[in-house]
Amino acid sequence: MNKKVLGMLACTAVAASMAVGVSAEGDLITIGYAQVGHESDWRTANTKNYEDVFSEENGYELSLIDCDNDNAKQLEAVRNFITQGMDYIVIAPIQSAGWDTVLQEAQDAGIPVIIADREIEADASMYDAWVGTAPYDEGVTAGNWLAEQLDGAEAKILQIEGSVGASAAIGRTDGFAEVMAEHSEWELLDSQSGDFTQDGGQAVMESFIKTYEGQFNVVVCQNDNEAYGAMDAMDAAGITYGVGGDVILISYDATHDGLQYTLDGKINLDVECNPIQAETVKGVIEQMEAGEEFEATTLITDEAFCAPGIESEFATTMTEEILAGRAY
Ligand code: GYE
Repeated sequence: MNKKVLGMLACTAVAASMAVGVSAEGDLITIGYAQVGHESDWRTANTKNYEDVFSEENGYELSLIDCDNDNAKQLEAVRNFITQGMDYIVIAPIQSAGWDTVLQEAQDAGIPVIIADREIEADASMYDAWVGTAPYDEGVTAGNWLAEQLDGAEAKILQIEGSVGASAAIGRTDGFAEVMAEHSEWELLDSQSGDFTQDGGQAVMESFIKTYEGQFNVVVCQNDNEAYGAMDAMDAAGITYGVGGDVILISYDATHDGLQYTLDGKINLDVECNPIQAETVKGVIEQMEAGEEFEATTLITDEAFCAPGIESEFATTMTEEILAGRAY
């Protein structure tokens, strides 16, 4: 696997540390987490997970900054973490581009950086570790499932993308497009950003309905909150979706409510993206603290879930038991 040890500067600090979770002086280990925002249920679950795991009881002092989906605010949050001399900086990047300068600043200050959740367009030498999910693979899963279900039938597709410039949106779009390219019987009528929010999903769906009413049979929403907004818009227009409906509804995230809708047959397929990542990040930090080799890249694996009555090679059919056993 791809393993690393921290560079000289950070290693000196590591040598001085005594026990996992507590530094030489018995102080808490300080973590600055530049969080994307609070745009979705996924994000709320991810924030709660960090707060639970990086607790004082566990030896950490977490400064979590909600960057409100504002790229400039996020860069400023990271710069403040550097000025404050945080022991570690964790970034869930709003945008995939534009990180080189601030990462260089963190490196110059000798503060290890972990990129979490999403990906960035920077050389891997610019940060220390990455923990996240694979949106491209999620997009491919959605496409493969659709191909299996349609079995050669025509698809007129509308897609509501996530936030522009976010790797989670770029990956899902590209992965789905890869499968779409293999199907000349599919047509992407339109694809617009709903910014990963319910309001955004509803607004985009309302405008899609104005332009394409009666012309589409598949709606792909790049997260559950957008799907809720799209459902409201379709309900208002009297368009049926889900199992037995006129429109196949695909969503991503597989949050609790998303899977409830899947169990209810309103969402046909919900491709999971697991927000429970803090324990893995903590594991990497513990290895760094101990001066051990650590995983430079850790992929959090996902599955996909489809509505009762649907059998698939690519997704698990939802049951009450699955929903009851979910961690978020
Ligand atoms: O799908 C969406 C959230 O980065 C994977 O961000 C994450 C995405 C998630 O707002 O709901």
